[in-house]
Amino acid sequence: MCARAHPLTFTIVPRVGPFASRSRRRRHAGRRPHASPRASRYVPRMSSQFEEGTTLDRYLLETMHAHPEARGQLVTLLKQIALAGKLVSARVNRAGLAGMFGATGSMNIQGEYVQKMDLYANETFKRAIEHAGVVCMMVSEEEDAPVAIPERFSFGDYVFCMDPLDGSSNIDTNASIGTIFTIFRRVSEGGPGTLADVLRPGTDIVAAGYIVYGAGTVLVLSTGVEHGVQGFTLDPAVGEFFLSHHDIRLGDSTRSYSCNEAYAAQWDPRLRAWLDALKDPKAGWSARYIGSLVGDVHRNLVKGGLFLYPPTAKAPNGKLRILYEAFPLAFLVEAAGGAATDGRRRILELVPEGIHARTPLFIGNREDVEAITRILSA
Ligand code: FBP
Repeated sequence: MCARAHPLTFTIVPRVGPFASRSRRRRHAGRRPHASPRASRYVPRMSSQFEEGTTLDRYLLETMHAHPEARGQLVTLLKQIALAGKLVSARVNRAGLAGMFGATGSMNIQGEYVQKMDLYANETFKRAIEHAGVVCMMVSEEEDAPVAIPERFSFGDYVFCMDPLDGSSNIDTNASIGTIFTIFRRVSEGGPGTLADVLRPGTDIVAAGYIVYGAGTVLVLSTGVEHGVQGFTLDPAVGEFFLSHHDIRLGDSTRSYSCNEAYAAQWDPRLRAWLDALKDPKAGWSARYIGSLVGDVHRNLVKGGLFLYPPTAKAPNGKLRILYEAFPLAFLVEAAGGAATDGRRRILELVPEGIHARTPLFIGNREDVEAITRILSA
């Protein structure tokens, strides 16, 4: 269940992966490995590069080398994400000193007051990515409409969707917060991206991850079930991410749940009954809730756990956004052997109706998510 220390060697090389060219993908269309979570896996293993471990850059290059037709755009995009993550991490660490606590006074399309750190993170990721020639469009929780790439920059093959700073309500309390991201390969033919490049099923995702700014800064990433889920810890003294959580795997079930139980009175009574049964001392469950999705899901990925955010009177379609919260975390959790549903359907099979569409979310160890889904689908 937890991340293993890692002497690394090469194993299976898949034929089709996220780095593969458009023609190779067309030839293999419909047989994408992450369609079935138990597909063949290719987790690059190499001897530890430095005493500190293997750098993110080395890991990405090794993974890319398994795809001779790759053009390097995805690696460049992931490196730019890591760069922006380092900048935001540094600013979060000294937010209290840099006057970065509190709100800007404006409200975003979600109806939330924009925090100063939300704005900083949003601008930092956009600036780090827009010039690199690897994306044709971006989507951000903080932006009403898709973010166009300025004409002076060239358009790339990918689309980047982000929650620049998740857990905004925790910024001033020094609790874990984070950036969550989804990467699609474009389907539109060239030039600026279109809504067709993002309003599509999560099974089209080529890479996803998050950066949690907590006691340490950890970037957790997957480029598909065949590559597993890897965690990289930032060494602020060196300014490098090093592989610290190799091939994160979830066990089939857990004994820990995370939810805002203050809303339980608004939930489906069958769900309330299910949760009440967990409180039987003989059941041996405990509860953990940080109130920032990235912090709660990171803990659950590392230690096992079930996170749930059911529909409420205030949020009948759920609170969490599909494109840059539910999709990326479902992609990671499935690649780690877990599951994610909206109570009835697999999250990755949803097709968002809009860039800020929301969904209920039940995510974590597979057997527990399946148990809730069976109850709510009955
Ligand atoms: P943002 O902070 O990005 O808007 O995310 C929403 C969020 O803060 C999640 O991180 C968290 O899981 C949830 O809302 C907490 O909601 P609540 O306060 O209703 O428990």
